[in-house]
Amino acid sequence: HGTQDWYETAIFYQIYPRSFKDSDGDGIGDIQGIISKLEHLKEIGVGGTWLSPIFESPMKDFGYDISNFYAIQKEYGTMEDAVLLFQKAKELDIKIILDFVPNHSSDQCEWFIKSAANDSVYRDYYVWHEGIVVDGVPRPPNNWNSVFYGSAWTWHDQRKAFYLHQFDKSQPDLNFRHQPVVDEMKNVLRFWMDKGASGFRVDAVNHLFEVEDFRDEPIDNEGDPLDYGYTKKDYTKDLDEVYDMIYQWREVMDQYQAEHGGETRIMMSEAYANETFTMKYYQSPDGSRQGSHMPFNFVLINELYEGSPASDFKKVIDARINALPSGRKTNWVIGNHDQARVGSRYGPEKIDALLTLVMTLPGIAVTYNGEEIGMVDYRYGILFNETVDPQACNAYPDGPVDDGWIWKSRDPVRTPFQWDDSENAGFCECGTNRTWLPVNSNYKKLNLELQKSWRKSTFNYYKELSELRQDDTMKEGGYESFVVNEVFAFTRTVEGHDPRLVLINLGDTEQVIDVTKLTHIFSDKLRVLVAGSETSHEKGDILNANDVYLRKYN
Ligand code: TEU
Repeated sequence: HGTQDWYETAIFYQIYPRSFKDSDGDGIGDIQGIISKLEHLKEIGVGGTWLSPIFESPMKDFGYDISNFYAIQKEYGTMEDAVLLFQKAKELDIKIILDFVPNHSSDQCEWFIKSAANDSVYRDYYVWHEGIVVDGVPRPPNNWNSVFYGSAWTWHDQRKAFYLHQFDKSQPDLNFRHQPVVDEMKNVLRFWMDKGASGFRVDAVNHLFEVEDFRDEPIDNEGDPLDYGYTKKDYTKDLDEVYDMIYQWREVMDQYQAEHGGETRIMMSEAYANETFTMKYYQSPDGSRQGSHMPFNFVLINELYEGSPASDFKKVIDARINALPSGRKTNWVIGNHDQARVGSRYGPEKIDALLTLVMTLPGIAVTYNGEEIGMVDYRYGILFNETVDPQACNAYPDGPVDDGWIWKSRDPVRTPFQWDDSENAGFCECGTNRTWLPVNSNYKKLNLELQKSWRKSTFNYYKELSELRQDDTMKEGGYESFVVNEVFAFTRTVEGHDPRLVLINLGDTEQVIDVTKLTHIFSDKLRVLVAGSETSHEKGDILNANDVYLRKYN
């Protein structure tokens, strides 16, 4: 062993900085707060941490609208704080990955302000169009819709033109067909590697390019008007130029690596894309150019659901593993700041089953902060008129027509981390300040401190899984899967080490499985890990038994 690079077997932990830990009592998490909690990350075996954006921003999309790519948001701290975080994390052998948001800037970014003013340097930094004049009134040039609802075009009075925005109108799209923009964003990468970043999560990267002739999107009669409207995204998403840009960024990073040495700096690219498109991020078709180290694999979020039969788990997971370019790794992820938490999607009793998948399937594990204690969405604790997420506000500009808005808002997924049962769940000592989003009212019963004291807690189970990952079988072992009734089962095996079998009951009834009949690799060395909603064994028990009973427990 030892042939794998650090990231290929790591646990990556996503921190949503606004909600992780507030050190100064303003109700907003910050960098010093993260520093004060690095020991928590160490305790659960985290190898790399990716931070949602910490850069200067008017916070219309909570940091995904950057006004200065080279500066730290003041309410999060200073550049010195950021550098200190890199150093402190390094001492604990935890790498810090920053969020790189190339598709757009804030409309308050100096580049955009100058572009709107037709400044000679910045005029082409964004995608502008005079529109089509109908009855003397300029209309958007085509039917393109924004991911955050409504037209993707907004009129700018000063420039007398429309600008393109794939997301909120406060997030104008940068023009990647303009070389100075390409150069500028490469500078951003070098700048943060110089500061000590170990890599980047690349945001919304499949939206980077749109067709040059601005042709209309095809109509999608089945489309949800509250998603992309009634149009597809054939001409505004997943274009070939996207992958070329990824390969260019990889070159920048590899060159930096060659000049500065040190451990591999990695790129994790975020694209909600199908399997074929996702694979293109790894490398060029002829393998001559390298791309993303970890094109996000979202199948546990997008293709499997509460109620998916065990056979679907096998089909979807096997397909993704088999699709990988040879020698490359994929990640398993069940949550992030955009998606309902796993306990809210699959039901709280399935949290341990999904955590088990993330931590024992071959490859990289990704954990969204709070998942390790089984935090759930604060869905009904936030009212529509309190919702701050632009995705929900834009979807219902005139107020909600039904309960649907609850699922459009990402606020319930982003509530403060529940550290203990003190005021504000230990997230902050806010005094008269309020936390930026309310703390989930369940925090007295669901918090890290309490779970540490309770052997069967999600947290202690997570720690066991994390330790289990350390063994060579889990790090390097091959994978073979089976389905028995509602049990999804797989082996992890490698020469010279004890084989493992993971059994996950996805059904609601007792299952009795004769392990000897399940796998030809059965031997008295076989160790069995049992998880799932219904098990007679305490979750996470590692057994050396012939028969494994999975049944209801109370
Ligand atoms: O999200 C990309 C993206 O496609 C999202 O629209 C996602 O599908 C949606 O939020 C699901 O509800 C990234 C960031 O993760 C997100 O927080 C940002 O709002 C978005 O880019 C714009 O930067």
